[in-house]
Amino acid sequence: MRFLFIISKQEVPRPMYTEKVWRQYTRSAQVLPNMPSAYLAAWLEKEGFEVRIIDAFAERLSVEETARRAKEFNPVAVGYNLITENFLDTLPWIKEIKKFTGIPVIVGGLHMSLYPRETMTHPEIDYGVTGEGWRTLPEMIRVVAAGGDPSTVRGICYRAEGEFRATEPRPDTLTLEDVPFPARHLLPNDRYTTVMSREWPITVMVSALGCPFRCAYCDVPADRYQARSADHVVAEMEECVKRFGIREIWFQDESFTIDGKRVGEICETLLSRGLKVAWSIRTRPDLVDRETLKLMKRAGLMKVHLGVESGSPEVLKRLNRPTDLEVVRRAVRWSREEGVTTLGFYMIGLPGETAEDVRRTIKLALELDCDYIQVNKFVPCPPSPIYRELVEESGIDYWAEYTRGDASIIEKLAGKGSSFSPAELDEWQGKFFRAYYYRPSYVWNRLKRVSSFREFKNLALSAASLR
Ligand code: B12
Ligand code: SF4
Repeated sequence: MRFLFIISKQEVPRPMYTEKVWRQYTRSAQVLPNMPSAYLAAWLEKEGFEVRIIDAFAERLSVEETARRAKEFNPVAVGYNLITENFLDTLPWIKEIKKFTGIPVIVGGLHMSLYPRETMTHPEIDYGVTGEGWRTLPEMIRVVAAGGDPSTVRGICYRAEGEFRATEPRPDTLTLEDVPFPARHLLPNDRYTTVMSREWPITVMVSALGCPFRCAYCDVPADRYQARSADHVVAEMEECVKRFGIREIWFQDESFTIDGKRVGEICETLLSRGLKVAWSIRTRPDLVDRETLKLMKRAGLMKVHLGVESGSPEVLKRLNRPTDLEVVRRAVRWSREEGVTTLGFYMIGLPGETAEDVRRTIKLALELDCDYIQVNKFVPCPPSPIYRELVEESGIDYWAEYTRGDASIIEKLAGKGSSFSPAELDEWQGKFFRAYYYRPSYVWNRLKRVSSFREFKNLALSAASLR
């Protein structure tokens, strides 16, 4: 029995970037594998299905070519991993491919748990899986293949007689240690890249899902922290290197260093097995200590992405983030001293934020002088506390309306609660990037470290997009 995952053009949510930065971003700054599809593909193969993944974004396929390939493969159904923030970019692909092939569509992802009813208003989508897909997806495919009754499958939604129907939820049962490693043999691994990569091919991994903290702006559900053991993580790293020739791994854990003991075990295991691979992590500055940094560096850590967010302690307080900027300075300094590349994440347009606050953030960014920065316009997203408050106050669930089809409503969300209009925010974002990346000292230092033409080309394109 055949099943196909399609990864459509992976757009970066537009309200967070200016149009130019967004275009560049989707062109070359970041093309990464879709992990939920790769995980589920491996699971389905284990269950005896014949599975394919078409990564149309990475392979730069048109929707027509993707539809043609889908028809040729002729699966029982086609699956899409949905992301709330770009659902309306994925929807035209779902529509076109459904129109051309007529193959039933099954969708899943956190988005389906947040907005099942709104998603199912689109008639091209036949079934939605809410919650975990491990048990539900194989069962759903078998029911579709047999023309059976979907109401017998727990954890799904569908339409019957034009009405929205949801079956009884299915409790979560499996962790990432109970399932096979992602099916990278089905992915175009040599196509993945980011503007900051030095080694190719690269891949993404998650050593833990979720985050136990509760920052007010954060859209990561707080109740789902799930960490894999060091042995399990390193075994996947080893598979990446030995089977797929991968040379750089991007850990996408929300905060890799939450559990110092586990991080230590990962590093010791890597060192004892002599596994040579470059890797990078994301974390909070207050979760960085010098000893762990030193050890991570020895075990291959190349880059740390630090969530600095703002240079204003008042703004940080409202976000329920640590407010001591000394801790941030220390984390960046230690990383630099240990030879680890740094990327600082910043946001502008935060609740209550004024021009003075943004100036403080830019000043801090220049002082920290990370190797890279990423500046996003703040866009409230579900299920964050700030978004929930906004919905309560305004009576509008913006992302629900967006999911129903109103793309423009989201434009109003960028910088909501700050003192900036969307146009002003665009200006600040451009100003921030230019103040940072166009410094002659920055350009010179960066160019000195370029190690390949590919890296140079990516950097040049990104720099041009900031003009
Ligand atoms: C790795 C990762 C990335 C990587 C790789 C892309 C990817 N999607 O894997 C990168 C860095 C590229 C990335 C980018 C982004 N990401 Co991301 N990412 C993740 C992360 C950390 C892990 C995903 C993963 O591997 N999960 C493991 C799988 C097995 O678990 P799962 O995703 O929960 O899937 C289960 C079910 O949801 C279901 N399921 C999932 N998909 C499908 C599909 C079908 C057909 C079915 C039936 C079931 C099903 O079954 C799975 C098994 O039970 C998640 C956080 C998380 N905890 O999941 C965020 C997450 C998916 N990302 C998120 C976001 C917002 C983004 C960005 C928009 C960020 C940005 N501002 O640019 C971009 C969008 C890019 C894109 N189009 O994918 C959000 C999505 C929120 C939402 N409401 O949809 C998440 C959930 C983080 C969060 N807020 O909690 N991301
Ligand atoms: S912002 Fe980062 S640290 Fe805060 S809750 Fe979200 S994932 Fe966790």
